[in-house]
Amino acid sequence: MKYIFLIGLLLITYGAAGASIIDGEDGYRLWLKYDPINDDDLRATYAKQVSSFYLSGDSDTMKVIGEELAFALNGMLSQAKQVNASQAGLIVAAGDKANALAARHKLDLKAAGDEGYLVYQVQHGNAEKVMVLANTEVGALYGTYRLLRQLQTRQPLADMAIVSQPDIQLRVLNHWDNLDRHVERGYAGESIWDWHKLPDYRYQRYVDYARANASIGINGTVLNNVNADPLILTDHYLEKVKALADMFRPYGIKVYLSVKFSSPQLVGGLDTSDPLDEDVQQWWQAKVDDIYEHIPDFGGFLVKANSEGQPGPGDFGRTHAEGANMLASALAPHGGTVMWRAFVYANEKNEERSKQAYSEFKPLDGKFDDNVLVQVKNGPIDFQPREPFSPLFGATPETPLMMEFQITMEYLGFSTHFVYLGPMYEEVLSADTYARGEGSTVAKVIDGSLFDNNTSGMAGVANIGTDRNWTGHIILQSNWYVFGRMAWNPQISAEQVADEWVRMTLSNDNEVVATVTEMMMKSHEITVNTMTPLGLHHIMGAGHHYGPAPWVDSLGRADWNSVYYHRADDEGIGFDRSPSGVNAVEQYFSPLKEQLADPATTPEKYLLWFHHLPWDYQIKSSGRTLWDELVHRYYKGANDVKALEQQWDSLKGEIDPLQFHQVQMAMDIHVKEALWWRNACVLYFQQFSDMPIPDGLPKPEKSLKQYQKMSFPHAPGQG
Ligand code: BDP
Repeated sequence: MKYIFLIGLLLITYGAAGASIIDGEDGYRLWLKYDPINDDDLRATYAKQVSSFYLSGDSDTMKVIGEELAFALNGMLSQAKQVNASQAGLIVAAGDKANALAARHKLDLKAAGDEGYLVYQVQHGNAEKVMVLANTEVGALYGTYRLLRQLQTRQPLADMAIVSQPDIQLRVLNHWDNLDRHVERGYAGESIWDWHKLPDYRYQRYVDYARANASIGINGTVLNNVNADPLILTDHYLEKVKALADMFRPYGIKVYLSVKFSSPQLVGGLDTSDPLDEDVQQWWQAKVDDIYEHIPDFGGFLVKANSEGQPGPGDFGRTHAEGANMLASALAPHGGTVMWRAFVYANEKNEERSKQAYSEFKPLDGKFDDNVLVQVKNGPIDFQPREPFSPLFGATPETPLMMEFQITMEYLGFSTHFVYLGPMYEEVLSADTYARGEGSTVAKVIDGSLFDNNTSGMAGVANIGTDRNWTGHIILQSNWYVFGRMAWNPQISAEQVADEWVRMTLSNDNEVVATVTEMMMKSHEITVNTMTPLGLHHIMGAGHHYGPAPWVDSLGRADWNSVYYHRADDEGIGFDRSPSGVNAVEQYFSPLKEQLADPATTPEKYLLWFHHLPWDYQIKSSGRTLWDELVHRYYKGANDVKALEQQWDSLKGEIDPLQFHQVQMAMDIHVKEALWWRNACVLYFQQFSDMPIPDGLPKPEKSLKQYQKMSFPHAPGQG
C-alpha cells in the first residue's frame, strides 16, 4: 500500500513533466555525443572504413587519440579496435611515420604546419585506407577530431582530402574565475576549477574540458580572472596550476595565468613594483623560473594593467610597453608570451572613452618585445551587444594584436537568451579596416598576415561553469564552439559552424538542422534590436549589467553612466563621435572615417554610435522618423523573440526532451526580458522625444517609474 502510494506520487510529480527523471540528454556531453548511427548502411560503411585503427606511437597524446577513437567509434558504430598497420582501415600517424606515408602517397605534409593535419582517403596497396597524418602528435589529435566530425555530421569518408592548419597561433580561453570559485560575469554555476581540492582531486570534468577544447583547436587556457588575485603566484597555488597543466598537456593545451602587476609588493615583500627597478625585475625572473620548474611548457601571462582600478606600470610613471617588456624578458628564455590588454580607460584623461585605447597604444607601436601581444576587445567600448570594430585593429603594423571576444553573455542576456555569437564574430572579423587599402580585414590583422607579424592570437572570455550543461544554456555551447572554430579559421562562415554544431549537439535531421541553424543565424540581430538598436550601447543595469537601465546617471565616473552613451535630450539621441563631436571617427582609416563622419553614409546599425540625430531624422531604409524607427525596432525585437520561441516549440518531439525543455524554459525568460527591455527603453526615451508610440502597438504594462524601481542586488556574475 505504502509503495503504491509512493509510485503514484512519483507519477504525479514527474509524469507532469512529460519526461522520465533520468532519461535524456542533460548537455554534459556537449558536441562530443557520439550516439549510435541509426542508418544501418551508413553505419556499416563507416565501420568498414574506420572501425579498426592503427596509431603510430604510444605517447600520452597518442594514448588520448586512441581513447577518443575507441570511445567515439564504439558509440557511433558499436565497434572499434586498435590493430596493426596492415589490418587497419584508419591510420593515425605523426612525425616520421606520417612523413613516410605522405611521401608514399605524394601528399604534402608541409601544408599541415606544426599543428595542422591531412585527412585523406587513399589507395594503399590493394586496400582503401583513411589516413590522419600530421607533423606533430597534437596535429594528429586535431585531425582525429576532424575525422570524427565527418562521422558525427554523417558526411562520406570516401575521397576525403582535407588539409588544414590554424591561421592563428594562440587560441585561448580566458576564464574570469576567482580563487574562491566565483566567476566574474559567469552565469553557469561556479568556476570549474576546484582550487581547494587541487592538486590531488582531479575531476573527470577537467579531462572532458580538455577534450572539448582540443576538438575545436583551442590550445591555451588562462585559468584565472584578469582582475587577478596575487596569491595565484604562490607555491600553494602553483602546485594546483601544475596539476591542471599536467592533465591538459596531452591535449595540446597550455596553461597561462593572469597576474597582478603589483605582485612583487603584494606577495613578494618588495616595496615597489616599478618595472624598471632591478629588484622587481629579479623577482619576476625568479618567479617565472620557478613556474617553469613546475610547468615546463607554461604559456605565459595575461595582464590587465591600469584599468578599472588594477595596478600597472602607470603607477610608477612607466608606459604599458615598459611594463609588458619587463614581464616579457622574464618569460622569453622559456618561450613564454605576454598578452597585454588594451582595455584601458581613465576618468582623468578627459578623453572620450571609446578613443582611449587607441590614444594609449598607437604611440607605443613597435615598442613591445617580440613575445608580447596586445589583446584588444572587439569593439572600442566594452563587449556591447553590437559595436563597430576597435580602431586599433590595423593601426599598429609593428605590434601584433590579439582579438578578445566575450563568449560569456554579460551584455547579451546572461545565460537565458537564445543568442548565437557566430554572426557577431563574423561581422567583426570580416570588417574592412582599410589599413593597407581595401581588403585589410580585421581577420587579416589578427592572423598576422596583413603586417607579416610572427605571432598571432585570439582570446575568448569563457562562458563555462559547473552547470551540468557547462554553459547554463544548451544553445550557448555553440558560442564556445564557434569561438574555437573561428580562432582556427577566422574566415569560416558562422552558418557553416552553426550547421555542424547543431548536427553534433541536437540532431542530424535535415529539417531540424535547417530550423535551428536559421534561428541561430538571426538570433544576434534580434537581440540587438531588443536591447540596443541602431547603434545604442551601454544602457544596461549598473554594476550587475542585468536588464535595461538607460536612466543610470549617478555613478562615480561619467563614462560608467548610461546617459553618457545615449545622450538623449529634447533635440534627439545618440553620441556625436563625428568631427562635429568628439571625432572618434578620426581613428579609422579612409574611406571609413569619411563614411562614418556622415550619418547619410554610416551603416544604420552604427547610426547612434557615431551621431546625435534629431527625433524626426528620416531613416533611409524605412522612411520612418528616428523615433518611429527606434520604437519599431524595439517592438520588432520583442516580437521576433516570441517568434523564435514558437519556432523552438515546433521542434517538440524532434530533439531530446531534456534539451528541448531546457531551451524552452530559457525562451520563456528571453520573451519576458525582451518585453521588459522594449517597454522600459521606449518609455524612457519617450520623455525626450515627446512623441507617441505609433498606433496599433500595445502600450507598456507598467509605468516608467515602476521599471526604474526594479532592483536586483543579487543578480549573478558581479565583479
Ligand atoms: C567588463 C566587465 C568587468 C571586467 C572588464 C574587463 O564588466 O567585470 O573586469 O570588462 O574586461 O566588461 O576587464
